[in-house]
Amino acid sequence: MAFSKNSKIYVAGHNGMVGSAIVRKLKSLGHENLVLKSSKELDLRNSEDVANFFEEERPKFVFLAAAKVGGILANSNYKADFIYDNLTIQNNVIKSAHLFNVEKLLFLGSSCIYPKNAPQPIKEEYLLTGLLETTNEPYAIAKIAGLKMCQYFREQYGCNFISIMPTNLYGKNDNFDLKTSHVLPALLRKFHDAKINNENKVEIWGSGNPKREFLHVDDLADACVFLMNNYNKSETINVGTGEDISIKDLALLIKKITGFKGDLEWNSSMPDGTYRKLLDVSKIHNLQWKAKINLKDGIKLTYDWYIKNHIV
Ligand code: GFB
Repeated sequence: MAFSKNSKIYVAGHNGMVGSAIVRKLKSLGHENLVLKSSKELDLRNSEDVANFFEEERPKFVFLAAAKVGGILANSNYKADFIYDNLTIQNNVIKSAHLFNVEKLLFLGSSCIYPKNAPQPIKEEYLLTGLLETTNEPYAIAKIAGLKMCQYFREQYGCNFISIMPTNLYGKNDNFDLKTSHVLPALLRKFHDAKINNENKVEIWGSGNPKREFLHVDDLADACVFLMNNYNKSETINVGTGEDISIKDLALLIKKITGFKGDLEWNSSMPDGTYRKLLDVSKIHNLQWKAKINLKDGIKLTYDWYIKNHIV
């Protein structure tokens, strides 16, 4: 049975930034037969509960968007949780998807799981050709295992499990907690708070020299649904914009968008992380998919959302 409006679809992690964007996209396309469970209703780290859920619900298509994620500091502070939770969640869901005859599953990797010193832009085949970035090694090891599991379940059992490799994401429902967030939501919050509180400087971590590629989560959701329809290969596929920006220029852009008038203060005791991780997106471009939301517009949309949803 092809992926259609009537297909029963399970979006794991539907309350997160990625999962909620996939649900919005699916609903906008008329998909109504969605199975959604919050982490309180179903703890994906419990293998028995996950197996019972799959046995009862029998979804035919799965977007595996449930994961423990975080920025550079959270990844360094909670190493055990990042490797354990991610391995356990993905093991349980992938295994049950196989046992209960899911027709197709889409697993999300991340650009940070490529080698730290990979040539730029990063092609899909560079995976596992070098050492990992230490600040996110536990997360990367777990995600690499998930990608490989999808490949090996395909090889041994013929499962149509695909994996995709998104770049750094941002957008609605992002995490704005400064201790655990990624740089883009962190800077939106810091500049906004500084403006409101009439402060004259904002602290930014590291040197400002590293570069990052940012993809709006609505573009990612569009790509996920596109690939669920059009991609059936064992090799992973990069999803990004193909363009990156230095943290310094990102900070200046966010400063302008938020209207903060003070100075930037660089805290060089905080880690820079990987210097650069720009994805080579020629494979997905060849399938005729491209990101549509440019960075400036995407940041404005996210800032509007943040103001409406976080400021009381
Ligand atoms: O987004 P981020 O936390 O994670 O940091 P990574 C990106 C860069 O922004 C680093 C700098 O060089 C940070 O030092 N930065 C500057 C800041 N100011 C801030 C700030 O206020 N908050 C934060 N968070 N960063 C993550 C991985 O790496 O990328 C994860 O650790 C994940 O595993 C994710 O894959 C996509 O891009 O360095």
